[in-house]
Amino acid sequence: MSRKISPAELSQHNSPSSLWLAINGLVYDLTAFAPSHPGGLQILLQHAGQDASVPYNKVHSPSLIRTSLPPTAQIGSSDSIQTPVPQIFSSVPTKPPLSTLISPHDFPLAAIPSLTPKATAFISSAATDCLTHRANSSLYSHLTLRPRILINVSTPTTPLVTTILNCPVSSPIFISPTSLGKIIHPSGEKAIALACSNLDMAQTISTSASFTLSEILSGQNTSHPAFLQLYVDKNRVNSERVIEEAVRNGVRAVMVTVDAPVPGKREADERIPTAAGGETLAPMAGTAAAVGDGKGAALGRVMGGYIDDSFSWEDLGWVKGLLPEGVKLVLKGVQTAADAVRAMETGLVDGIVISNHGGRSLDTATGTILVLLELQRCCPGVFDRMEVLIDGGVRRGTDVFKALCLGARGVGVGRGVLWALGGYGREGVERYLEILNDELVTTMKMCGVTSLEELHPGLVNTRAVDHLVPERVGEEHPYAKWRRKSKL
Ligand code: FMN
Repeated sequence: MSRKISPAELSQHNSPSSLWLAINGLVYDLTAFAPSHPGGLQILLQHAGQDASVPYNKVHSPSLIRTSLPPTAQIGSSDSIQTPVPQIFSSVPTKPPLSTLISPHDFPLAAIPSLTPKATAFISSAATDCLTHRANSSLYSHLTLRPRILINVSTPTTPLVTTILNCPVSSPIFISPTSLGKIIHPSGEKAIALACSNLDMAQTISTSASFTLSEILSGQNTSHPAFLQLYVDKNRVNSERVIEEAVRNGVRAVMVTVDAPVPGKREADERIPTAAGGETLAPMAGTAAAVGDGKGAALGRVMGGYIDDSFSWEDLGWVKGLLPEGVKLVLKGVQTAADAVRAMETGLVDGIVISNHGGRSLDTATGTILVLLELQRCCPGVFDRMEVLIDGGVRRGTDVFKALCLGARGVGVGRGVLWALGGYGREGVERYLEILNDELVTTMKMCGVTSLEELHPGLVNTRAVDHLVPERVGEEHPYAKWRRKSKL
């Protein structure tokens, strides 16, 4: 039976040298853990010596704290503490019946009334001027299709069945990893998992998910292929623990994110400290004060303090060494042919995701479909040695089709899934994915193909963007010599 701790005693422990928090009826001593808290020390200090259940529950699952801390950190309970029901959604969301949504573009419009301004900014924001974010999707519209005619496309099969990273799936579309699902929907990543399981599609789960991997996967009896997205922790032991848990829960690949050694500057998210209804997300999810740097309140930055910016090529062997036979190693965030070749040459990497974090990391980085073309032009050999996946800006079945024709094995969707989740939970995610799959099948048949094996670059006209694609791997810039001279 744990010791009862009075509010008066709790309130004494409100500093870095003795930091206690009451969460959901239990009192924890976070003194040792606080300096490595992913969301930063400041945010814990704001609540030190108090009941932090409300801000905690807005972002984390109840079990996260129990599984992340050693049992000795739980030092007692308190009568005064009530377990609050998190309430972060607008009280009267007005949204159309799900069955009336027929376009992927309908989902953000339908979801926004149900979401807090903070959640909306979190999903929609991108780095600085959002140029890469917009280019990711607009570039697809410059590629035109070259349909072949008078082909019997009546074959009544399941034309999208394929494998991604050796996992059988019903569609080449997969779920890109996104963090903090609970601020978008109470069931967050668990709802996405159920949708993927029902549709037999692959889900990538973020290191910064709101729920533990076992809650997302084992707790729900899901049967779909799942991948872990890994942000490498400054404290490598934490990453080892995350990988171990992932392997225990049956993940089939670890995707190390390599396009965000530091968080991007997402100004729309930085500017919003509070959520709708006057309720503040600030205590747990960030305010300028929470970080104390005057830069704003973007969730990715507030929560990303643990990411190791010293992680480099030399460390890939360490990750690979933690993976049992059959669990693939993937780099997420490859943006040049030179790095695709380098990944291949390590001999450690099974796949890459061409990604720029949906334009959330480095603004004016190249739109991802151009990077796919760069790989086709400069290093086509990588497609035989590693699986090449892509995400960023995919909004329509035609976008998926184009990426597949140009050599992608799988195509990821990020924000689209979150809008669907925010508006309608599991059912919304399912409907959104079904619409995309359906559009893809229609596009295939319109172009005269009935299976993914038949797709090839000849079905897409890329002339409008070809001049934007580099000619050679690691091509020297014409001004390279001048730059070197100027350094003398
Ligand atoms: N990528 C990661 O590697 N790890 C993350 O935790 C992560 N969190 C994200 C959170 C949000 C709200 C969004 C929108 C994206 C996040 N991403 C993360 C990037 C996505 O995995 C993906 O690369 C991107 O969303 C694809 O672009 P799209 O949103 O245009 O489909």
